[in-house]
Parts: sequence; C-alpha cells; structure tokens
Amino acid sequence: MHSKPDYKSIFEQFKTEGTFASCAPIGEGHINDTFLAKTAEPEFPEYVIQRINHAIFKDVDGLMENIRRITSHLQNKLNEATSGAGHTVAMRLIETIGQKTYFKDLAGNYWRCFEFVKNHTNHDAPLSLHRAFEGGKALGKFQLLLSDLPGEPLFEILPDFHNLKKRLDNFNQALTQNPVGRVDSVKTEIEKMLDRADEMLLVYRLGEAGKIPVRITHNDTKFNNILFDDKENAICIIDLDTVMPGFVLYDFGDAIRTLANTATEDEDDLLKVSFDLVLYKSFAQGYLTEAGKFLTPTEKEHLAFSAKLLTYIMGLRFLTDHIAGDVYYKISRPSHNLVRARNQIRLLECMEENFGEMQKAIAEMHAS
Ligand code: GN1
Ligand code: MG
Repeated sequence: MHSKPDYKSIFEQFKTEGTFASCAPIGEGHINDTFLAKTAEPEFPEYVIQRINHAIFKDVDGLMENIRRITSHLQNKLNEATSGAGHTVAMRLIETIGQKTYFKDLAGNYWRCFEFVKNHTNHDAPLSLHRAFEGGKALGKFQLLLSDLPGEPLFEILPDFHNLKKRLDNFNQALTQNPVGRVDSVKTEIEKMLDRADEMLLVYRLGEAGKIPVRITHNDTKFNNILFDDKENAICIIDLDTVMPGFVLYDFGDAIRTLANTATEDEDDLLKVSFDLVLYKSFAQGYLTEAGKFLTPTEKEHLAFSAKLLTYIMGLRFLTDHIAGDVYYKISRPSHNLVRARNQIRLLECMEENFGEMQKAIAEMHAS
C-alpha cells in the first residue's frame, strides 16, 4: 500500500541526536506502522518512529496534543516522586525541528517519534507471577498519576471506543448489510455474541446512570504494552493513542483478556486457549496496591466482570470486522479476524467457567 519510506529524511525531521544508521519495522500493532531507528553512535538513543494510521486517528492534532500533555505530565510526576529510587519512566516524545509533535510528509503520511526505552522487554503474556503483579501495579500507578492532569479534559480521540451499545449497533449493521456474504458461515459465533449482549451491557448502564466515575484511562492495555526491565519490574506503559476519558474497568479487563489467555490472541487451535486464574490474581493484586487508593466500591465490585466484558468487546469487534470484509484491523492471513473472534469467544467461555473464583479472589483482596 505504501512505498518504502525515506526513513533517514523522516528521522532528520525530529530533534534526534546522533547520525541515522538504520531503520526496520518492530512491534505487532494492528493499526499504526512502527519502526525502530538506530543511530551510528552507541552513546545516543534509539528511536521509535511511527506512521500514524490517520484513517482511524482522523484528528492527528488532537491525538498528538493529548500525547504531549500525557507524557509531559507523567514525566513531571515521576521526576517529583523519584529521586533515584524509582525505576518507572514515561515515554519521551521527540518534537520536530519545527517544534511540532508530528511531521506530515509530502505523500500525506503523519509521522511521530519517541525515544526508545532502553533495555526493555515486553511480552504477550507475563510468564511469571512477579511480572503479572508488576504489570498490574504499573497500570494502577499509570491511572493514579494521570488523575490530576491539569487543564481541559483530554480529547476523546476515538469517541465511544469501548461503548458497547455503539459496538453492538455496528455489529447489527454489519449483519444487515452483509457486504461480503460471510454472515451465513459464522452463525454460531453471531449467536454466541447476541446471547450475551444484554448481560454485557452492565457496565454501559452503570456509566449511563453515573454509578462509575469517568477517569483518565489508557484504553488499550494489552499486556505487551507494558515494558519491563531485566529484573521483571514494569518500567513504562506505551501505546498512548487511546488515553482519554473512560472507565478504569475497561483497562483492567483489557489487560486480563491478554495476560490470562494461555494462547496468543490469534491462536487458531482453540484447545490452547484457556484462562490462567493464578496470573489473573497476581495482576489484580498488583493493580489494587495502587488503584486501591482511588477505586470506588462499585468499580472494585466489577473488576472481575470487566475481564469478561473486554474479551466480549474484542471478540465482537473482530467478528464485526470479519463480516464487514476486514476493513479495520491489519490481517496477515485470510480469516484472521475470524480466528481472533473465535479465540476471544473461547476465552470468554473459560472465564465464565471461572467467574465465581474470579470474583471471590477480588472480594478477598478487598478485605486484605
Ligand atoms: C488494536 O494496534 P493495537 O494492537 O495496539 C486496537 C485495540 C485492540 C487491539 C486488539 C485503536 O490495538 O483496541 O484491543 O488492536 N486499537 C484500536 O489486538 O482500535
Ligand atoms: Mg494500540
């Protein structure tokens, strides 16, 4: 779709240090294109350069203004809080030589640049209880640190992003339009989604009734968006595109659906998909050490449910995209979105089997 970008000249648009040496794709994002740029001199940082998918992020100015505010606030808070002891870092946005947060090339592509976080690892799943705990703690801290962001509310960059009512409308519309004739072949999956729709609207209703507060949330808390150091400590949360007003339940649930899945999100052998209750508990425990400072009882009460909800929402979105003809997520094989949808449905069923335990665990953590 895109011709090969001139990485060097893009790199040179930003206030980067050092001489451009090389650039290659990294990461597994489904939306933007991400590259790692290396410099010739070892003393200078490496950089993450991203081409923003502006078909999805239409308001690039709003998007980047949000990110500028978030990263500088996090940086200030962490500087205040840590005089050497802390190890958490904020993403560092690199501005252009013209002092802008992004660069638009002649072909109409939008580019931005971050400093690469040195010596990190990231993982689709935690692989250890310590990493799960640390990841939970990092998410709680992220939400806590952003709770006093000064100024106007952040732009709602993707309106109704986790609004299930809207997601169901889109799903029903895809079913009616059936643009590529796939509806008949996915009847079972459609039925599983529709059967659960009413139950899943619980958080939407709590929100509409004002029973849970709107806070600043990340909204895309896949476990691999949390970076770790070599001692398994969480050091940074990345992928700030969707940081905006939202419900903390969405963040908790989205993290759980990725970290407690024993398979990757697009594993097509459903026998490999199951729910890891132990990792779930560790993450929740870590999360509550920070988020316990601000969560309301209603929020705490629905944490376990939120894991089912976000698994359901992602399954619904993948299935919608399959029915719509693969127009949203990047795919790398035919039926990729259907595989992802089936995987999420299977995970949801596993969570349903474990739900009593999931709730009990969190209720006991309240008490401790
Ligand atoms: C998208 O591109 P990536 O992987 O960071 C999506 C998330 C989904 C995720 C599913 C803006 O995120 O909501 O959870 O795919 N982001 C957007 O893997 O739609
Ligand atoms: Mg993302």
